[in-house]
Amino acid sequence: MSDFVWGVSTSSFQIEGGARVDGRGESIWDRFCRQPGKVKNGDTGDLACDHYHRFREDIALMRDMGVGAYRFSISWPRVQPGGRGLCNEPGLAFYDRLIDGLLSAGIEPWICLYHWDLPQALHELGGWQARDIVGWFADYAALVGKRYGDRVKRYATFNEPCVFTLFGYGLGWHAPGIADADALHKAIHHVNLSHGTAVGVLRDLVKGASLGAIHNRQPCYPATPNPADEAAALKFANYWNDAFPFPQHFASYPPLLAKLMEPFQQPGDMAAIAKPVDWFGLNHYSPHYIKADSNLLGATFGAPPVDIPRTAIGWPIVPNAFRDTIIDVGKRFRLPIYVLENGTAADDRFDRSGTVHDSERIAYLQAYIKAMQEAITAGADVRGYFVWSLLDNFEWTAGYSQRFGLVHVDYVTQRRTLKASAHWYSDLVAAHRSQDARGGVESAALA
Ligand code: GCO
Repeated sequence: MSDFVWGVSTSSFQIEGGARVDGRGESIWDRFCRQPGKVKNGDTGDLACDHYHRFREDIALMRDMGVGAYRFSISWPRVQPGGRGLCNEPGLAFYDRLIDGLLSAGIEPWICLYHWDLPQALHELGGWQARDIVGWFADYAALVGKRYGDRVKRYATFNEPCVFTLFGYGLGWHAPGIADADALHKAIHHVNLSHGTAVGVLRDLVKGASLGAIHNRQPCYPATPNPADEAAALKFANYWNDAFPFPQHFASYPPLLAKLMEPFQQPGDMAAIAKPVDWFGLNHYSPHYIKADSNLLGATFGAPPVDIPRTAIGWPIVPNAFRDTIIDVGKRFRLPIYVLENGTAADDRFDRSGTVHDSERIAYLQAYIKAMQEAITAGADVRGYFVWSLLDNFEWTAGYSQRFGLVHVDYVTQRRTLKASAHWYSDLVAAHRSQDARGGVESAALA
């Protein structure tokens, strides 16, 4: 496993804070958080982990943990407050400082262009429902590629497009809070077109670019053997797992969506979407158990079987589903795979000695990394693994109530404390590094 990348992931809105400093524009999540009842405890991203001001400390934590790579996202409204036209120099300079700090700590920066914080100004022009966004996104990709391309080679276009389109435009649970079939299908198509276009832009602009998109894939099982739930699970899987990877890799929409997507397609679109990429970014947490519903998808989340253990956020722990998902991704898409998110929320507490003994998180990571190892043994070409997340952070509609970090954040003092899992992960990374130095022996630390 030499050259295998061990990393950690975060995203801009979830950690940066600094919402109103240095010319940052408003995002749809700033607006959504202010709508009563949308986010637990009325939490917002205004301060979050104050990473905007504390990024040097956060880089030092990663350096001390010995991780090889850091995946973060650029806040579009920080670098282009209105989403198009004028760019914001102080915002761009923040990411210069972050990137330079990472490089001097020996950590490879991985940029994700879009982790859900659309500039509000673009939403008001139609956002992902407007076909014009393909051009706006291409300009934004060019801005990022030109500015950082001398130092950053790894770019992902989108993080989990299925989640932000389904939850934001289909079910209304996430920003911008819309539940409408046409809105959903337009958003899906325009995100796909934006992906293909941005891949072309970055390929031209960044010498030696290594490009991909980050997809959440989880098996979608019927919650009961009832035929209605079976049909719902199939439909849901077409949206969740395939609505983006299929067009991006095979230039077609999955069977159950093909007709629904037709009205929004123009000649040449599918070829523009299916631009070759260098790797498949995979996020995986747990399988879904799906039941029939009267919503516009005809499907929603049902209850997982009672005998399956669950994490603090209620997600079933099924490492074999991770193994099978990786194997399936390898066979279908025939690309190197980077696991760019895996991890768990846990009920983390300090003990009297001031330590967070998050043994549940360690057990989860151990089991999932072992499952990944099994997939590799079965032939999957996995090149890297990134834990979600470096820090406890803003967990979307759950606000700050769910902690996913290897590092505990006290949201009052902003004090960072490495949890036991951070030490455990650091040891695992170090064990691999010394194995590699001895000649690439595989996997002892994973056994
Ligand atoms: C997602 C995002 C992350 C989440 C993480 C835990 O998957 O929703 O990529 O932003 O915080 O997955 O839910």
